[in-house]
Amino acid sequence: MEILQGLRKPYKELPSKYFYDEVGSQLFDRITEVDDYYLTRTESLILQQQIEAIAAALGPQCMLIEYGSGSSIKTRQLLDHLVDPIAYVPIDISREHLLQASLTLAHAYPTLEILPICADYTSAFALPQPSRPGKRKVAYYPGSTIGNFDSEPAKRFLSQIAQTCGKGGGLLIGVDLKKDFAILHKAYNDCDGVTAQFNLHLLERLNEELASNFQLDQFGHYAFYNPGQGRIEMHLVSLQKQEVQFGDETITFDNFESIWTESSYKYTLDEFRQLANSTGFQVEHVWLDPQQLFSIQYLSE
Ligand code: AVJ
Repeated sequence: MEILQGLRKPYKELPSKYFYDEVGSQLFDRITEVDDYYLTRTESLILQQQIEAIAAALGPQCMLIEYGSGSSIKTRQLLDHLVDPIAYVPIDISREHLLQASLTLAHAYPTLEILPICADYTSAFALPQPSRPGKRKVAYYPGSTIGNFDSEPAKRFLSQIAQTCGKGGGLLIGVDLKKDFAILHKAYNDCDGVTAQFNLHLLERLNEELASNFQLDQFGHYAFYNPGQGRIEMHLVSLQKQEVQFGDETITFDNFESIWTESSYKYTLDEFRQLANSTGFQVEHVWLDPQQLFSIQYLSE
């Protein structure tokens, strides 16, 4: 399985999607509130300030497909401003989040057709057909989670969204921007230590679900910005030479050896434009916060 495959590599790594069990998701929610982590609040500020222009860019009678919809709280701002939306398609891997959010939204928007999909949105899925003929299929991909993709997978994923939306469709996407390294460093090494807890929780989850025996106090959180690659890298560093059991398999760690647990890529506007163009999208609109930390972009197919 991909967990052990990653830990058997000469440079150990784990897929960042495993962060988000119930506890991991709650820890991420706490990260979004710490002062040092600018990303979520900056995206919300842009959405709030530019909501009319953003809704106008998406256009009337659109079928809004949200990747990683979660509680869909942020989406309500959008749904309140869209002109006569045909349907809302929340996609999330967590069935309980999806059900809860769909029920809440169905009460709040009784005339809006809600067609939830429980899936890992990075894999192929069939798009439901709304009862009213949908005009523009528009994807919404908030939170700069595109930053978790290396360049080739990012290209494949955006191309997949372009295919799903089809000609005349579009993508509203949050993209974190390159910036002062000190701001980036703080955001992933917050002084409240929540990011460290979030990172270390991954080992707790492996202990619980795969009966491994990681000693959390024998690993340290380490995150740094890699300017050559344009990404934050999060690592868990072994603080001593040690062995970890996975059933009858032993994984050995040298002193100061690390497990790479997440990449978070940052783009200049031009770099992201090049990526978008390579997948068939054109950048139609870019909305920025006053300090140009973050961007919300509307790409047309
Ligand atoms: C949810 C992937 C956008 O990369 O900033 C936050 C996850 N990792 N702090 C990000 C995260 C450490 C976050 N994304």
